[in-house]
This record gives sequence, C-alpha cells and structure tokens, in this order.
Amino acid sequence: MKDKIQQIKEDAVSKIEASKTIEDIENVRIAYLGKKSAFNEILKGLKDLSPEEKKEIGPLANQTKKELQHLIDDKKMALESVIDEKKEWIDVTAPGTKHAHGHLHPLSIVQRDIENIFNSMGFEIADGPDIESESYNFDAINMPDDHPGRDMQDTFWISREDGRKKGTGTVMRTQTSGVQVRYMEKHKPPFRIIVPGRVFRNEATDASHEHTFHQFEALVVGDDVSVANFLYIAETFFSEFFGQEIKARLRPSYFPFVEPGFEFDISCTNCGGKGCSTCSQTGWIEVGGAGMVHQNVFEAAGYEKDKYQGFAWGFGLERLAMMKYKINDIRLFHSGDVRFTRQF
Ligand code: FA5
Repeated sequence: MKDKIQQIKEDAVSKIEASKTIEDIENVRIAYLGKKSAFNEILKGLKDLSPEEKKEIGPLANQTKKELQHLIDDKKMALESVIDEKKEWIDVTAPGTKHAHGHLHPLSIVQRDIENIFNSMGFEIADGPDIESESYNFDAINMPDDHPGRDMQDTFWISREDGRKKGTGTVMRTQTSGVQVRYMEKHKPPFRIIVPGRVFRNEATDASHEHTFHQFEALVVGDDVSVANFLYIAETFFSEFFGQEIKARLRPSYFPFVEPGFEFDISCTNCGGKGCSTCSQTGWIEVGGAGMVHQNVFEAAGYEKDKYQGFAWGFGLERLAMMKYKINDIRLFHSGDVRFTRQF
C-alpha cells in the first residue's frame, strides 16, 4: 500500500509539473484527488485495514493528499498570474495617447490674417447677410434689373416673382460688394472698412472655381481718396500677407459699381515676377477687381453726388489661400477631408 501511494504521488507530481494551462492542472486534480481517483479509493479503503496498518497508512495517505493539494494550488496560482500579466499588465511610464485637438480651418486662418493686417492699418471689419436682397446685391450698386453687368455673375435666386417690382427679389449674395450701400446708409465718410464674407455663384466647379467661396471687399471713402492710395494700401497688404515684397498693377476693366474699373494683379508669389508656370510665365497673377466708387453708388446710399471719392476692391479669399499655401484645387477647402485640413 505504501508503494502504491508513493507511485501515485510520483505520477501526480510529474503531471503537475507538466501542466501548462488551468485546464491541465484541473484535470490533474480530478485524476489524482477527485472522487473517482485511485487515491480516493485508498482513503475510502482505510476503514477495512487492520489497526496497525491504519496507523501507518492513514497519516501517510492524508499527508500525501495535502502535499498534492498544495502542489496543485501553487501551480494553479502560477499559471493564473502568467495569464493576468498578459491581460492586465500596464506600463505606467509609457507615453499616453494624444487627444485630438480642434483647430482652425485654413480659410479661417487666412481670414484672421487679413483682418489683423487691415486692423493694423486702421480698417474696421463690416458684415452683411449671406442671403441678400436683390436691391443691395445689384440695384443699389448700379446694376439695375436690365443691366448687362448682372450676366457676369450667375445667381442663385431665392425668390424672383414674374412681374415683380424692380429690386424686390432675394438672392444668395453673389459678391461682398452688396455690403457697400448697406454700410454707407448708416455711416458717413471718412471711413475705411473691409468686408470678409461668403458668396455664392451658380457656376460649374473646377480646380479654381467654386459655387460657394469667400471674398473680401475693401471700401475707403473720404474727401480726396485716390487710386494712388489704393495701390499703396494694396501693396502694403499683400507684402504683409505673403511675407515678401509684392508689386501691384492695374489693368482697365469694367465693373458697374466703379468708374474707372480695374483688374488687379500682383507680382507672382512663386517667382517674384520673373515668370514661372504658376503665373503662366507672365510674372503677374490676377487676384481681384477694383476701382473708384461710382457716384451712382454714393447716391444710392443717400450721399450728395460728387461730394466724396472712394475706392473699392473685391478679392477671392480662397485664391489667396491657394497661393499662400500652394494648394492646387479650390474644391479641397469644402471637401470635409480632414487629411487636408489637418495640415494647417
Ligand atoms: C466681383 O465679384 C466684384 N464684386 C469685385 C469688385 C469689388 C470689383 C469692388 C470692383 C470693386 P469678380 O466676379 O471678378 O468681381 O470676383 C472677384 C474675385 O472673386 C475674383 O478675382 C476671384 O478671386 C474670386 N472669384 C470669382 N468667382 C469665383 C469662383 N467661382 N470661385 C472662386 N473664386 C472666385
């Protein structure tokens, strides 16, 4: 009997040592200490032994059972701690994961830059509604109903009844120029303002045209404001904005609300005016329209005719942002693609 117990013990110990999983060790426990195990049979049979044998075998069997139970418990704990380490081990010294922070859209950055530069030159920032009356957007700035100038801007009409009274329609504003008369009705010269804002045109889109884009208008009115003032302010602004010396030039053009009117070019920010693919080898890039405010616009605002002089310009904000950050497709701005906006 003693040999049998010793044999069971040796077998059990080698199986305990070989166990690799919780399941293995549980199987060893059932096999060697469970109800149907050979060891349990020995314990059950103790009652049938002689008193001398009982004295000798009883304590040996109980001692062996205890030893095996300890070995099994220790092995089980060891296996559990390995699993815990794999599952829950935390390195408190590891760098944390970064939280994503919100940031400004490139157009907002450019708009803020523009506002800051003009603020530093004594300009105020004025505002107007995106949904504008036909009157402010067109009629008041010398573009009455039958004016051919209206054809220059494909318009999203919100309401435009047949047989309506002139100027009573509503539009998604096509230009920030509509804020000119709105502002002048409430303010007397001298003043200088810029009007940054969103505008809409019913146009097909391509790499340089959007149906929804931003302009910023500048309007300077006083007793003796001249084209020379405009050129000086424009060159100062663009040099500051691009962080390099920029030259400006005017080419005669037509806008109903200015007389004379100009297309406005700046020296190429890529080649400095020498000629490159960005400026089609001309050294110049067109950035907007400008001119001396038409006296009809002053009259529409309630000013006395020929009393004041002023200049106005309208530039596309996206086009400036594209030049500054070398972006080749205007549609990226409103694409909602964070791979694009994250770069700013
Ligand atoms: C105007 O909108 C005039 N109101 C500008 C003006 C103001 C002239 C004051 C004289 C005095 P124009 O349609 O050319 O002009 O637009 C001005 C600028 O807006 C363009 O030079 C261009 O930079 C930008 N722009 C025009 N159409 C689009 C478009 N579809 N997508 C993106 N930018 C555009």
